[in-house]
Amino acid sequence: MSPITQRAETLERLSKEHPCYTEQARLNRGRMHLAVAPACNLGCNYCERTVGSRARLLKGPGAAARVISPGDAARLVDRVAAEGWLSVVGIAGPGEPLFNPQTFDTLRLVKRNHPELLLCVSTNGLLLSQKLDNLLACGVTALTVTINAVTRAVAEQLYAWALLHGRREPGHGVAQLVLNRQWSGLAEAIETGLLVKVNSVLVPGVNDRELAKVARRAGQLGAARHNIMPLIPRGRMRHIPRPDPDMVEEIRAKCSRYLIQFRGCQQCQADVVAPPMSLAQGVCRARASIEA
Ligand code: CLF
Repeated sequence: MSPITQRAETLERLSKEHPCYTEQARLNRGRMHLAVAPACNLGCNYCERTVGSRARLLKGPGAAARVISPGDAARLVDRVAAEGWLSVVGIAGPGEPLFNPQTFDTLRLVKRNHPELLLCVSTNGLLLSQKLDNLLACGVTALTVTINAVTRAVAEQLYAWALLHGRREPGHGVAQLVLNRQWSGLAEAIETGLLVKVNSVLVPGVNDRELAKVARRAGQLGAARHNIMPLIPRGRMRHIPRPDPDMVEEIRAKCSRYLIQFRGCQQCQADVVAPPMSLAQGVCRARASIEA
């Protein structure tokens, strides 16, 4: 078997084992997020980063009841893994994982203690090229890059600011640079052999006509999945209504010409603990103690 075929088969097997790549995997594979990454380097207009009691109300990406240290995160993984259902440990915020050194400390600790678990990271892509070697060295297997646009005009509507070289630059000035970094980071990550998915937030009236182009380009680069997440109205886009399921499905159908669509996303928060669907939630003792 050629190395290319071997790599394709490995990625296909992994995608079937990851509950955010294959709906079927939700049945018997559980995942948890470690909220170790508080700071962010990109001002997405659709996001409202929230830590504390309000996160219980807001829920969704960018929200966490509290931020924990790498050491506490590693101990939490020990407790959840002891329940026997955990397959994937992800870091997805509440800020940008690659912008926080705690992400890498946590990944190293979890890999050392639980080499059997699949490590997953979700990123806005701004620092992806720069941090890719570090991610690989930490043993990350799966990566999600959030990319919502291919054109500058659309990106300008989605991003209020970006932190670059230590300075906060307004979105209209850096939108193209943000896109360049996201797309080149995606290509480089795929090239390394990581299992890579693209998440796109669907914002009606802003990028609904753009997502098929995102799917086409990501598919050409070799991404394994595309996950379209309907806008949760909040932040600077709280006035835009959440797209209805028909609109979401219509766009997914268009995008599926270019890239396999993942339809099982639960738009989970940065500290989610999600046992497999085959397990009654009531038996998850770790979740109960986390929420206490
Ligand atoms: Fe977490 Fe994301 Fe990894 Fe999954 S979530 S870092 S790929 S382990 Fe999954 Fe949650 Fe949807 Fe994300 S359901 S928001 S797609």
